[in-house]
Amino acid sequence: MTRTVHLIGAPMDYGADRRGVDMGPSAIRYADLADELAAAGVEAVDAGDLLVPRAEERDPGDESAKFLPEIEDLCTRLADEVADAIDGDRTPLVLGGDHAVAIGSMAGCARDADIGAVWFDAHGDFNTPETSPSGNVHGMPLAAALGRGDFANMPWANAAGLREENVVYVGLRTLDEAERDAIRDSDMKAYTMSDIDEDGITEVVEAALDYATDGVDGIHVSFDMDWLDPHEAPGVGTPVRGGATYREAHAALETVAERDRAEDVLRSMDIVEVNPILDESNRTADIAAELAASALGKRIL
Ligand code: Z70
Ligand code: MN
Ligand code: MN
Ligand code: MN
Repeated sequence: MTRTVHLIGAPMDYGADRRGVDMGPSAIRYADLADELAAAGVEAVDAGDLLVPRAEERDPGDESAKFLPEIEDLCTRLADEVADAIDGDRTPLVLGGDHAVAIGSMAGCARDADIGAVWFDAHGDFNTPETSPSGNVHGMPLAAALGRGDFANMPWANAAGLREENVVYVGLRTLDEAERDAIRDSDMKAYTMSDIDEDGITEVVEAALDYATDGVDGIHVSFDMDWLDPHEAPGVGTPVRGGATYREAHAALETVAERDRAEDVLRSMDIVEVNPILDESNRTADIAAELAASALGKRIL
């Protein structure tokens, strides 16, 4: 049966310091996303963008987690839409926006199911309001989903059926100190860029999928474009050198697609942190659109 993809734009930048990622959904659509998805053989329904009030009209509020009420509002609506799409046998593809949108994606994906998550990111995104050096919520989505720290008292942020032992990082390369300790003490699995250097991307992603899919109904794939090297994808808010190559990124998501073809594991996905203001000729958005297609089954031959 042909897969139906339910596209949701989440043009939110409350979670990041630098403006611009709110234009991500437009840039990714402009990068021929519809053609890419058609080439992947899926049917795509574009549900448009969620309405997001401009950050300038709001007060950042509590410095330890800036714009948290605004993020709650957006993520609550996003979670409902993701859950409804999955209920209707569609695969939500959320276009960010900063990575805080993944709080909503995961809450929706995990509403009536046990799920795992595969996290492609330079960063750990495992700070809490107590540990965050920046107060930027895009550095916190996994801690929010798993109910760590202050997030324990925020049911809207928790992904009910997300099991910590099924959360896997692929290609980490920068962590804050408290974040590193928290990840070490957790039941999550973390593969770093060094693991990719040693074992190769395909082997690492296969192993990550083994962890993520073990004993669950399906997985959420969260893809931060800053996982790629800044030479490949310059249009991101927080570039960190030493990232994945273009080829590794496609290989990684083709490996996801292959597992999905065999075992029907992919429930939802988000692609986040595209910043068109910092991009070169929409290159990062172009790659984001291509990568979505790879994850959803596009093949060369
Ligand atoms: C840092 C913080 C972050 C993305 C930056 C950075 C987090 N650990 N996440 N860019 N996508 O402020 O918490
Ligand atoms: Mn991130
Ligand atoms: Mn990141
Ligand atoms: Mn293209």
